[in-house]
Amino acid sequence: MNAEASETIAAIATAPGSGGIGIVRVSGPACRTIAEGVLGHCPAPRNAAYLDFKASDGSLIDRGIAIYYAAPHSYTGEDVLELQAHGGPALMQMLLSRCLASGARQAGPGEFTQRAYLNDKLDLAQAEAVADLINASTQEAALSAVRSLSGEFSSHIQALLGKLIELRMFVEACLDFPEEEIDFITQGHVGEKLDLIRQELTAIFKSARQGNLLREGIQVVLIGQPNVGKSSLTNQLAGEDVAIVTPIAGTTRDTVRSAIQINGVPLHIIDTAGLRETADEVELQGIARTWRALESASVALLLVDAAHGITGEEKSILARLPADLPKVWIHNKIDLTAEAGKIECVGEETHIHLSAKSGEGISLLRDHLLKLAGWQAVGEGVFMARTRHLEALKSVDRHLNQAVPLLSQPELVAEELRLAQEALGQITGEFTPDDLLGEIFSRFCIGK
Ligand SMILES: Nc1nc2c(ncn2[C@@H]2O[C@H](COP(=O)(O)OP(=O)(O)OP(=O)(O)O)[C@@H](O)[C@H]2O)c(=O)[nH]1
Ligand SMILES: [Mg+2]
Repeated sequence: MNAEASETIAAIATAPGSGGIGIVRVSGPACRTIAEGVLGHCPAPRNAAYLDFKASDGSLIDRGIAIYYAAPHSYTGEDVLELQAHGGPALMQMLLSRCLASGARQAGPGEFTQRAYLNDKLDLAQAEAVADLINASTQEAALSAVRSLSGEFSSHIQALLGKLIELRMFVEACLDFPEEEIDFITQGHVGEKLDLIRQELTAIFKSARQGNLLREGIQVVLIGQPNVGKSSLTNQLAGEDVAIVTPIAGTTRDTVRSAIQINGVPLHIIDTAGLRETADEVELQGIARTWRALESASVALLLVDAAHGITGEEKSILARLPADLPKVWIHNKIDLTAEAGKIECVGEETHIHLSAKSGEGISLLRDHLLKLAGWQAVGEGVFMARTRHLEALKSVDRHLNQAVPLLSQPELVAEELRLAQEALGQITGEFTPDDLLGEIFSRFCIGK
């Protein structure tokens, strides 16, 4: 047992604020002693015991349910004590303080899950899924996080890792027989096996990419001249009046953010101040914020009034946008021009004609945003994945790709396979540097 694990940690596991029930969770070797102090005795493992929770002077803090889990049959793999009391913030604090005074120390963010990981209760991808499940903003995101937590993503990675190791062992064995190396490689169908592994990798990447989209969502920034209807379109997409709409040009002065979802994909919609020449100090600052919002955008919607179409003003706005930022032209107010809602692709450009007021054509925009995000219909197999997982999968693919033209040099193939294995192992935590672990768990909430 290392020094940290010999310490007993405690934290309020339920969300801050008032609730019907609040839980203080304790993990580590002092659980039994703490239970004896607070409850009078340690309850039988995995039994809900209705008991008095007592202060050090014997006075009553609350009466509630205590559950004791004996190591290794607990979330963390250590002795764990859960005290379920009434969920008031003052009461929770008293109960926590009682545990801290009896030999526990305050747990850091994610420390319970980190211990579960260190005790092999979860691998790293599963541990990350715990935080992603808690933070999921849509049902689809939550479902895919549960899938990763239950080990679906990890088992795909493990299966691939197994095949990679098998191939690597074969190639390395060939190195012992230098005369026959090439023959071995051909007879062992190394090229074909490499191909099969790459196909499997592509399928995993697709699923993981969808899961990552559910986690991260996309940022959609609405820009255009004043009065073209950016705030009206924001409200239409959000389904509520999040931004002020008036016929006065220059109404929006600040960026207005709202979170929506389409088919479970979170979309962060950012309404901005209309772009125009102005001497108004407040408006100038708003316009500067518009340009800043564009720096982190995934998509820019360029709004124009359908009555006059794209003018020189819009062309100069377009010229200032980052070249690689996906853009969609929105011709708004078609209720005034009596056009029908439509989507048109002209060369590289997409034009959507709609009315933010009547809602006509909005579904075309929604569908197109999903397409731009890279969303495909949700299959059963989508699992939650983080950007670091996608990067690791890309790195595996790069090394396998590099191995393909090297089949006549087995030692180089072996090296690429070794690097691919290392990159893949980072996902589940087999080859993960300590500082990365610290970074991952520090982003958890306290008590998990
Ligand atoms: N008929 C019609 N009017 C619209 C439509 N969209 C917006 N408007 C009107 O156009 C005016 C300006 O709308 P806003 O949504 O405030 O425009 P904006 O682009 O946010 O303007 P700024 O915040 O000043 O940059 C308001 O009077 C809206 O009611 C539309 O689709 N049809
Ligand atoms: Mg506005």
